[in-house]
Amino acid sequence: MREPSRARTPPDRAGLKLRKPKTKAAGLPAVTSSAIHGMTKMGVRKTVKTLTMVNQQDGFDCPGCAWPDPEHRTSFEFCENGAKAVADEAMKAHVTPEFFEKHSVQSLSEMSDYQLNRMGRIEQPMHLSAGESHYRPISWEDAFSTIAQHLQAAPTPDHAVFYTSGRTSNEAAFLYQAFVRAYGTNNLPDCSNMCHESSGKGLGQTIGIGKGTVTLDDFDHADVIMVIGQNPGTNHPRMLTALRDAKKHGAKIVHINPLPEAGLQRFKHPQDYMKVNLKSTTLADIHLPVRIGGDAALIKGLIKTQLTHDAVDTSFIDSKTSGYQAMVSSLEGIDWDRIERDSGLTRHQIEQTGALLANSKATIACWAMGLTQHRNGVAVIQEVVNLLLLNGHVGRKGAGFCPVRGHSNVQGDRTVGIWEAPSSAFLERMEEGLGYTLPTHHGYDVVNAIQAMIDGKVSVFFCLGGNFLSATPDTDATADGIRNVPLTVQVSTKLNRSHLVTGKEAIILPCLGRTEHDDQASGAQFVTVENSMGIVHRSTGGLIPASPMLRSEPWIVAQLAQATLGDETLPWLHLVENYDRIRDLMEASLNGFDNYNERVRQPNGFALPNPPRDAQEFRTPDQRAQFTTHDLPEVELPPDHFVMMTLRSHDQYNTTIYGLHDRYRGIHGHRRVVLMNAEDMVERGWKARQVVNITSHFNGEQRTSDRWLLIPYEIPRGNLATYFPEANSLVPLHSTADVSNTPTSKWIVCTLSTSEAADEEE
Ligand SMILES: Nc1nc2c(c(=O)[nH]1)N[C@H]1C(S)=C(S)[C@@H](COP(=O)(O)OP(=O)(O)OC[C@H]3O[C@@H](n4cnc5c(=O)[nH]c(N)nc54)[C@H](O)[C@@H]3O)O[C@H]1N2
Ligand SMILES: Nc1nc2c(c(=O)[nH]1)N[C@H]1C(S)=C(S)[C@@H](COP(=O)(O)OP(=O)(O)OC[C@H]3O[C@@H](n4cnc5c(=O)[nH]c(N)nc54)[C@H](O)[C@@H]3O)O[C@H]1N2
Ligand SMILES: [Mo]
Repeated sequence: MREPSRARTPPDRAGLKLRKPKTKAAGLPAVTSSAIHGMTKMGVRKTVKTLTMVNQQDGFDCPGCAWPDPEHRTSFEFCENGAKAVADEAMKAHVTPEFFEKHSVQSLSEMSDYQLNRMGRIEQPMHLSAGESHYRPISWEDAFSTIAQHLQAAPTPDHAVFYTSGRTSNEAAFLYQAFVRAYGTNNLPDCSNMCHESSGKGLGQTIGIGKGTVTLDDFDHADVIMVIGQNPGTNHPRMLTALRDAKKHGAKIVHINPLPEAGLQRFKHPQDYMKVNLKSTTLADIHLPVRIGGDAALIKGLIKTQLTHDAVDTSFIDSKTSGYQAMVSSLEGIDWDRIERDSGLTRHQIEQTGALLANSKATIACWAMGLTQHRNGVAVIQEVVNLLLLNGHVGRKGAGFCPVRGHSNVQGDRTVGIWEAPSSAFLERMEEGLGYTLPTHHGYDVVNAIQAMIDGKVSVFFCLGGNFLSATPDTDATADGIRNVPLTVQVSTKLNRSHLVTGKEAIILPCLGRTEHDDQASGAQFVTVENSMGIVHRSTGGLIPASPMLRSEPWIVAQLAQATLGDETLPWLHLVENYDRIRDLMEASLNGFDNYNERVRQPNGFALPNPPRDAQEFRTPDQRAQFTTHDLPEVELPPDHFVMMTLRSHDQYNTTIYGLHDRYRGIHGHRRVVLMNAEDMVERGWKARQVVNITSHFNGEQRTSDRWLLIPYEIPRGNLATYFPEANSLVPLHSTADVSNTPTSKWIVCTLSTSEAADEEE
């Protein structure tokens, strides 16, 4: 019998097809791919209706990513992958109570993640009683009273854990944290703990705000744009348009990534294609194929080059920063040999980029998971801060920091209170608005929540969205933890593995998605979200809900709060009748939300205050931006050990697998693959499609995953890449970043072995 917790893909080696990796992103294949996805899942009429509502002022915010919308929008303001995300939510197929009657939990766990997702939208609340093999329907009322009873019976409020994934709207998230804190805990882990937590911590400590400091307009005024540890062609395709336009305005683009990644080589805008403009744009002027984890060394090298060029803004440094001398002195002990060895780049390559930066009057640094999911995730982001502060590239037109967020409202969720470690200033302000006392002791983040479950300290685990089991590290350990919990609850749109590996008792609460109409007692509602650049705006669903039994996330939270606490703290049911009432309460409880209901109704929403961007003000203890010093991380490995990163393919949204094609990388029909440097393969006598077992090593512990197929790929020697979430069982639970505690999903030390047996079985 198969282990139900593991993400599955068909093991068939014959399915794997390798093609030459693409250098160019988007263009016709992207347009047809979105159309095919839409039509097959939604039908033609719904496809056209839906796609023309994406990212429009009166439409809904694309659930695909957090990249902002331009002020002047075209009627197709979406990308291939946004279209897939929308089609996936609006698909016709349904998971009905009859479906659950037919399939036991055990038989569902035999399906791959790809198959589970294809089953469609969940229609009704479902309940898995202790010891039962099948989910059965449950009424909304009974579901809430069951959950409330468990919450009331928990030994302390800290025995309950409330997870959030980043699609949740501001209104739902705000109400949820108000409930969780009224209940008495700060146990509010979220997907951000596995994502940009390192950016939040890194920037918060140095520039006084844990967010980026650029707007879309800055891209048109930049001289140099660095894209570090990010694959926008797949994960933020609309960013390529901004990069293309920046190039038209003269910007140079530096791409820092172990892989070449298609979009940055050549890019053709799908809409340009429609206008039959066949020219494509080469985006990256320089590609630095850094070794995995070698960015800290590279950036220290770049800082050295800036000092050599005297590209230093002394008046900015003197008036606005601290720690400059200490940072500069710390570089003296780091020689070029070490920099070249650790980064895997030559001094010449680094100096070439250094010259570009030294001449830049405005530099933007963008980054994503290639920096954050490392042991030194916080430190390496602070090295990026050092690099840009040298020449005052913050709070100036065309310059600044741009952590590119993933989930479409992950930034907003944190702004409105999804935060396991809230500051006292934040809580005091929140108390003013809510009018009751909030718990001050910090709660569990994702990794600590898993450990608490393993230790038997969790009685109720409630998830507002997401797929906790598959998204988290150490799948088997996480599964063991979850099975210890008396009650687990998932608020979801689609089936995923978190519905199959559950607590002793489990409930699924099916909710409306972004695309759908949300009617409450006072009439049609909209919700609000915050994009990666701090712009808060409306999102209004337009489609008829997939089932009349679905409820909105704010409604679910309000009912849960009412059932658990009654209305002594807040009039939950009154608030949810009209989301303007929730927004009024947000205005009273959060900084920067003045006249919220009015301002969010402006066509393009409004920008939250951002002191570094707005006024070069840094709200750190000494009111200055901080240069920081960090030792280089140890990146040398024992012989025959590799470092592995786990990536997204072009055909998935996190743990949702749309298909088996990673088109830009030329990998088709198979996801259980290991990308490896061809010379490393030849050295060992291994050929393409060789079956290998992967063992990860951490603090003397070993984790093994069997039967992966090797693929030769343009990746630095000693480095490997596999897909998330298939490889998550290899990510050690406690291998996390310093300070942010983010799992090191891009730094997994591994060995590979081949076995005749595995070969024959294939
Ligand atoms: N279509 C689609 N869009 C998405 C998502 C999705 O799954 N599908 N997910 C969303 C979410 S939640 C997020 S957080 C973002 C993720 O967006 P990305 O961060 O772009 O996603 P990853 O696939 O994790 O890719 C990380 C990139 O970092 C590089 N990298 C890995 N290690 C290193 C390193 O040590 N140094 C450097 N310089 N580079 C490195 C990899 O080669 C890869 O190109 O995308 C969001 N958008
Ligand atoms: N190894 C490895 N692990 C990683 C990463 C990595 O790069 N490598 N990346 C990490 C990152 S960056 C992130 S953000 C996390 C993602 O972690 P999560 O956010 O927990 O995971 P998702 O796969 O985005 O969640 C998908 C599920 O959300 C539900 N859903 C979709 N839309 C809605 C909605 O509107 N409402 C509700 N209630 N539910 C909805 C559906 O049921 C779907 O199955 O994974 C992390 N894990
Ligand atoms: Mo993310």
